Amino acid sequence: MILILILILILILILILILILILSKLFTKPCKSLINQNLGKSHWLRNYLPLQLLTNFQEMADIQHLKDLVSQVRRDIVRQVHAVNSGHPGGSLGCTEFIVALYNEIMDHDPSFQMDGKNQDLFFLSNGHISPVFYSVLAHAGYFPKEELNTFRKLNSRLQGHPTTHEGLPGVRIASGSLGQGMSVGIGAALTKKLNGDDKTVFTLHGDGELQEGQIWEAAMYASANHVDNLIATIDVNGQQIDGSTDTVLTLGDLRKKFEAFGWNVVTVSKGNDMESVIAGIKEAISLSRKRTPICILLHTVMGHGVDFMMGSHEWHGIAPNDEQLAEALKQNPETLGDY
Ligand SMILES: Cc1ncc(C[n+]2csc(CCOP(=O)(O)OP(=O)(O)O)c2C)c(N)n1
Ligand SMILES: [Mg+2]
Repeated sequence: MILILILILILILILILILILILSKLFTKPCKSLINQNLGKSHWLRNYLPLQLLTNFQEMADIQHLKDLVSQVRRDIVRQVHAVNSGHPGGSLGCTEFIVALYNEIMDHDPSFQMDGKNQDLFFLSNGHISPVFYSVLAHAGYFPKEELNTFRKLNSRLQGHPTTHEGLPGVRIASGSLGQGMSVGIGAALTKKLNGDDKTVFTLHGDGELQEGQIWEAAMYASANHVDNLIATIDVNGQQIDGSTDTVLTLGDLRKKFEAFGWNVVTVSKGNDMESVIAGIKEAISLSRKRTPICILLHTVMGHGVDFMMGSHEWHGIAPNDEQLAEALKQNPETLGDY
């Protein structure tokens, strides 16, 4: 009798737990935005336990969704590159958390896409060779149909190996691939926003090998001299480039000291493949913006992250996996949101 009672009690507890989970999925998002809209950052009600639990539940659900998206995007990357036996999986896999976080947690942007991006946060991919991750994130955000990822690097496709504006792919505002140019473009866009009284932020992404381009340092000098404080430039510090490690090809020295010497504020994200750390790092960078100084995020990532045999080596900078390697890569990154 007591055993049956205990079993019933456990059953009821499990049911209550399931109910709480369902309710939290349904109601916490609207609650969270209501709280954010109506309560100041330091309002005493924020410390009220049920409210805290509610927002914590939502944050956990959001992070899980972002991690699912990361797994799906990694699948898209290796599948795009494998299908045409060309492209750049290494840097794409390493920057997945960052670009997923930007488009799904950080930026205020509109997938219906206007080229001038007025009153929206903007992102410019300067290391254009990592287009597979960029295209996948844009497609999942609703800029164009996911099925179009099937056309990656094909003749007449809008998804060229390196992004171009000529083909009119929504989400792409500059042609990139010729390394070194994206920071200059970002500065121009950031200054334009200031002139227009547009208070949104401009984000750029660069490879660490890309920093060997002189134009980067001309732009860096210009940005601080002109107080371009609505620009956040992120460097993918994976220590690798096309022909080997950055240390063996042309060592970069102390990047923090270099950017600081050029008058920038620097945020270091030492775990650039950990979603929570990436989000925290970008938010810290945003909190440093609008203080008359441009901001740089040194994002330490692992080239090829998420596919064990691709990780940490320049070998996977720009080659495609064969059939067996693709199968292995897909096994390590489960299908979470549906393959294209
Ligand atoms: C101006 C210019 N010079 C050379 C190249 C050839 N190139 C393509 S990717 C690459 C390596 C860049 O290294 P990094 O920025 O660290 O990218 P990762 O290998 O980490 O993806 C080079 C030299 C280029 N695309 N543009
Ligand atoms: Mg690199």
